[in-house]
Amino acid sequence: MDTQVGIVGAGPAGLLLAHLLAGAGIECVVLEARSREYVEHRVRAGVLEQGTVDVLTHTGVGDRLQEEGMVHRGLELRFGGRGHRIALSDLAGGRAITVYGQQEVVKDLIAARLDAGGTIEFEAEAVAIEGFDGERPVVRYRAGGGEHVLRCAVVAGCDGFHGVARAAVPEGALSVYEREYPFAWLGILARAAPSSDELIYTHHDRGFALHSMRSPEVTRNYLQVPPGEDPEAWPDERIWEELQTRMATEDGFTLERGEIFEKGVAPMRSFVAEPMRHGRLFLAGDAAHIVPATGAKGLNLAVADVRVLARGLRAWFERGDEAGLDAYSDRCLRRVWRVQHFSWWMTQMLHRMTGDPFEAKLQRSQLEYVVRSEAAARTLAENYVGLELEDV
Ligand code: RFL
Ligand code: PHB
Repeated sequence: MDTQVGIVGAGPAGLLLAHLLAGAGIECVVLEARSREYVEHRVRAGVLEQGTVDVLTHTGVGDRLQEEGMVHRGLELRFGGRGHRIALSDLAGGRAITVYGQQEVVKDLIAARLDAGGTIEFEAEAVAIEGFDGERPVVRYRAGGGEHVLRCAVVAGCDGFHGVARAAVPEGALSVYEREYPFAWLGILARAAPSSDELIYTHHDRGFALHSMRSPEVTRNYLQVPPGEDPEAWPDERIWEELQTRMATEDGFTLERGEIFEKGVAPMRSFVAEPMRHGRLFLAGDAAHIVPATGAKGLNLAVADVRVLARGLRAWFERGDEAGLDAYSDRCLRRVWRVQHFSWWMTQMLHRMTGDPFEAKLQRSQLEYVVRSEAAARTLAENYVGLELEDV
């Protein structure tokens, strides 16, 4: 099979890239290791930045998002038994976030691509990417019991943290920056009405807790747990008790409970592999970088990458102008590092870190400053709703 752009991975990065390229009249093929059913039901992120919502809407895949997404203009920081609202939109020039499940974005993008006659090969696992230092890179993949070859002008490695694209780059050509945190998140989905109109990020001596939502009937909650924790160690009752304990307030907050229908543990890490371009291979999204989920940025960063990449590819295919592709890595990495800092900052402010009392005092002081100082709250707000590409 031959195409212009071979895209490995049908997560948000690969699917949005395919959609943007199709809009520019550029041919592509998406290879996805898993089934359509699997990728459409993989529960992950939920917070979309204003810029993410805008690109989906302006390119015609935002109808359901506009109808079902929940626009939030603030969030709550809770500590010491009290809640403090951060007025995101007032502090960040009217911008807001939208709560809409990542798997819904994925469903919308898959439907749009297939309806337009595009090619997404599901259960097609890339096993090798070769020749990207020359002009005819190839992706070797397994599908339907056989081995196949996709020849293309350019390969986009959008295959997530555990994919093959980053691994195909010779080790000496990558600089890796990494931090693992001494905790993970236990995340649940429950059939329970949200107990608040806005997200609640809670700092507590027993650890971090987050109250989020997906719809007026479904909540998404997270608890800080030890790394590698077995979800089976957390029967439903224990989860609700722990969430209630950490989120309790002086004025008697009670968390609505309901049937838990999804439960999983996600590690927390910061990771960047530089550069993001290697000849004709471009890394995008989680394949190139991971942020801890406290800043709600992973998906948004994947979207920002492929916007830059799609623009560069368009100039190159249409006019042979390679400047955009040459600038791809540096442009993306400027935003990646801003977001890395913000995600690390939120993480270390809100979690129980080492248990060191000095550290705990510093955290408390920082939280109090963020909710009292407009300058500090604005810093949180403008990063949380997402900086414009040009601002970074
Ligand atoms: P993905 O979504 O991992 O997609 C990669 C795709 O590549 C496929 N693949 C392969 N396909 C073919 N051949 C191979 N050899 C392949 N190897 C892998 C995989 O099956 C998959 O379909 O990466 P992408 O597109 O870069 O998107 C990144 C986001 O998924 C990720 O950053 C976010 O989910 C992170 N994240 C959050 N981001 C936000 O912006 N806001 C949030 O609120 C937020 N919350 C979260 C999160 C991630 C979480 N977990 C589970 C890690 C909450 C959690 C709990
Ligand atoms: C979510 O709703 O899944 C969510 C919200 C905020 C985060 C991370 C995840 O920081």
